[in-house]
Amino acid sequence: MFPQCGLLAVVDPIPQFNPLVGGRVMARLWELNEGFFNSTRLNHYETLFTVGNGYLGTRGTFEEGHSGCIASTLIHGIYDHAPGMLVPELANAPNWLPVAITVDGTPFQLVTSTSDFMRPPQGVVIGYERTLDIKRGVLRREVLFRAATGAVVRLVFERFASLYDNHLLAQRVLIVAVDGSPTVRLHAFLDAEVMNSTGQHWTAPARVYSNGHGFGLAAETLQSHYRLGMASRLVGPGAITPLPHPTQPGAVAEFTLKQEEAATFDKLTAVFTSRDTDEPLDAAGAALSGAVSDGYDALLAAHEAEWAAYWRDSDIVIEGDDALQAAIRFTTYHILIAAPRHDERVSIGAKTLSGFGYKGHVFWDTELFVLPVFTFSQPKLARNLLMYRYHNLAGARHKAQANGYEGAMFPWESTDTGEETTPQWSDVQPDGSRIRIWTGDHEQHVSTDIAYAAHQYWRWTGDDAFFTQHGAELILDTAVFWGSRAEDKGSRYEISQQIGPDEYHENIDNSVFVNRMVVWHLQTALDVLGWLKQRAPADAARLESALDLSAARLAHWRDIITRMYIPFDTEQAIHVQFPGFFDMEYIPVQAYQPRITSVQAILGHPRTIQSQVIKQADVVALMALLDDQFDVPPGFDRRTVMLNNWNTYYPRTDHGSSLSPAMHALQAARMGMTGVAYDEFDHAAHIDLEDNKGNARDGIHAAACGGVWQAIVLGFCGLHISPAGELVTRPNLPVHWRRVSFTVHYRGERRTITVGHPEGSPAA
Ligand code: IFM
Repeated sequence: MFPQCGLLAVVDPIPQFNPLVGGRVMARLWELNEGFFNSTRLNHYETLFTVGNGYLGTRGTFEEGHSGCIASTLIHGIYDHAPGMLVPELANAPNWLPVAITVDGTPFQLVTSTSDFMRPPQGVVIGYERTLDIKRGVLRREVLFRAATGAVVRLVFERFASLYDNHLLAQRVLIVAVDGSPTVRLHAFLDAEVMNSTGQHWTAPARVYSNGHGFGLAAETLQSHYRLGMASRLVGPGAITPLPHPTQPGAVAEFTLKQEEAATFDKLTAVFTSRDTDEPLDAAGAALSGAVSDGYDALLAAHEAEWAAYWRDSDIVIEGDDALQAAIRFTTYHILIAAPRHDERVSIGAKTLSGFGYKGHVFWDTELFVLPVFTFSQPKLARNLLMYRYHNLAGARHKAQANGYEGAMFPWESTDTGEETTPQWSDVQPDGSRIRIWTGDHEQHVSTDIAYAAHQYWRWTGDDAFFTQHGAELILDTAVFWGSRAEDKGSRYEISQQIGPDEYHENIDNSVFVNRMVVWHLQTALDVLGWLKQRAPADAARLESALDLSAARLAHWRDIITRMYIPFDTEQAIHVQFPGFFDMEYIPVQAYQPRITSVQAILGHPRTIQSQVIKQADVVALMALLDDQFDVPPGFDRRTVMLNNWNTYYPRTDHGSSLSPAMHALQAARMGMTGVAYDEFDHAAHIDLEDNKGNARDGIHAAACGGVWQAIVLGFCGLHISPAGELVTRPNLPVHWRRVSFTVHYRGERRTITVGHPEGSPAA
C-alpha cells in the first residue's frame, strides 16, 4: 500500500478552517499559491491543484501521499461499474505520482497538525510552498525537511501532464543538502492499488515489470474491460535499481549528498488505454522511450508552447480587479485541462477530471456553460464536444424509443455508451432511506440544450461542414423528439411531467423554460432545414429521408410553435415558472444568509419542494438564453416584463446549484444591474477557490468555471452578433473595471476585443 494514502473509501466531513494549522490558498495573477500546508483543506486543495491535459486529470495529491488523501487520475472515457453499483463512473487509474523519500532513514511526510510540531521530531517540515503555475500548467512544491539526524534537505517537486503529447506525464524531484550530509533513498513507483470511493475498478495488474530504470503495468477494468498500460522510467544520477512488486513496480536510487550538493531525478510516465490502441502497454513503452530521449526540459518546453497558444485565445484580461483576474484565470485553466483535444467521443463531466463528484457523468452543464467558452475561443474543442453528442445519437434514439417517443432524446447523465446513466435512487440518506431521482426520467430539456449549443457553434464559427454533416442532424432529430412529446390539449399544446433547471420542483406540468425553449427549438429546426434546402440540398434530402421530415411533421411543428402554452401572468406582467408555483409557501431566501449549505439542506427536501424556493436560474436562464429573442405577449413591454421576472424570481433563488450565480451574473449584467451582477459573479468565480458550496473536495464545478467566462464576455461586455451579422458589444462593466480584453473566433477570423466604459458614463 502506498504510504498513508488511505484508499479513499471514507470521506470525512469538512473540518472547520483552523488558522493555526495552515493558510488559505491565494490566487495570484497567474498562479495559485499555498504558502503554509493546510491539512484541514487537504482534499479541497487536491482538487484545486489538479493538473491535466484534456486526456486525463490528476489531483494535486502529494508524491509521498498523506493520511486521508484522495489520489486520483481520471482518464476521459474510461468508465466502469464498481461492484454493486447501478451506474458507471470514471475509474480511478493507477497512480503515476508516487515518489517516497527517506532522509537518513527518516521518511519524508508532512505533519498534519500543530501538535505534530510539539512532538520530538522524527522528521519535521520547516518550510513549505505549493504553487500551480496556471500560465504553464506546472505544479511545483518546495519543502524544507529536517530528518531525525538533524540533516536538512530542500525538496522541490514539479509535475505536469503534457499538453503537447497527451499521453506523457512528467515529474522532477530536486534534492538539495542544506545542512549536513544526508543519505537519501528515493523510491519511485506506480501504484495499481487504487479505488474509487465506491469500490474497486481494476483487475490485479495482468503484466507488471521493473527492469533497469523502467517499470510498468497493465490492468483492465473489471466490468467494462478497458485495458490500460502505464510505463515509467526514473532518470537520475548514480545507480538506480529496479524494485519489483506485484502492484507497485518501481525503482530506487540511494545516495549521499555533501552539504550544498544537489541531485535531480526525473520520473517520466506514459499512459495509453484500449480506447487509443490495441496494445496499451506497448504503446506506453514506445512513447516513454521517445520522451526519455527528448528529456524533461524539452518536454516542458513543448508543453509550455501549447499552453501559450491556449492562453492566446482563452485569456480574459481585466484591468482594475486583480482578485477577479486571478480567479477567472484559475477557472479558465480548469476547463481547459478538462477539454478533450484529440478525441471526439468523450466529453467533460460536471466535475471535470478532478474528482469523483457526479461520477464523471456529462450533464447539460457542458453544452450551456462550458462548451460556449470554446465556441468563442477554441472552436476545435467545441467541435469535439459536439461530436461526442453526435456519436451518441444512437443512445438518444434508444431512449426516445424506450419512452414511446420519436427522434433523439438525450440522456440527462451520459457516459461512454450514450445511454441514460442517471441513477434512479440516491445514496442511502442519514435516516437509512433513499430518495427517488427523477432527473433521468423527466429533465428532458438537455436535448434542447444540446441543440442550442450546436446552433450557437454554427452561428459563431460559420463551420458549415460540421453543420451540414453533424450539427443539423443533432438539432433536427431532437426536434423530432419534441414534436412527438408535446401534448395536444385541444386549445393548446402542453408538456407535462417535466423538471426544468429548478430541480426543486419535479414532475411539473408546463415549465415555462421547457415550453418556450421547445418553441425555440422547433422554429430553429425549421429554419435549419430551410437553410439546408437552399445551401446543401443533398444533405437536406438525406436528412429528410433518414429522419422522416415529412411535410406533415413540419406542419405539426408549426402548429406546436403557434399554440404552445407559455405560462404568463397578465396582472403581474411576469412569466410564470409553472402553473401553481405561486400557490406554494413563500420563504424569504435572503433571511438564511450567510450560508454555504443550500436552503434545501436547511429546510429539508419535503418542505423545499412545496415552497417557492428555486434551486437555480430558471426563468432567468430562459431570458439569458433567448437574449434578443426573448419575447412577451402582445401589449406588454419587454423590458418591464424582464425586470418583473428578475424581481420575482431572483429573491426566491437559493443558488443551491453551482450553476446559478454565473447565469444570474450574465443576465444581470446584460440588464445593466452591474452591482448585483458583480456580486453573483464574484461568488461564482470563487465557488471552488473558497469552497463556496462546501464540496470542492469532490471536484471542480465545471459549469461555474464556464459560466463566469461567459458572464464577462456576454454579460459585462455584452458581446453579441447584430442582425447585420456584425460582432458588437454592449458594455456594462463594474465601475472599478477599467477595461476588459478577450479574443473570440468569429466565422474563421480571430479577433481581439477590448471593452471599456461607454463614452459619457460616469466611469468612462
Ligand atoms: O446539471 C446540474 C444540475 O443542474 C444541478 N445539480 C448538479 C448537476 C451537475 O452539475
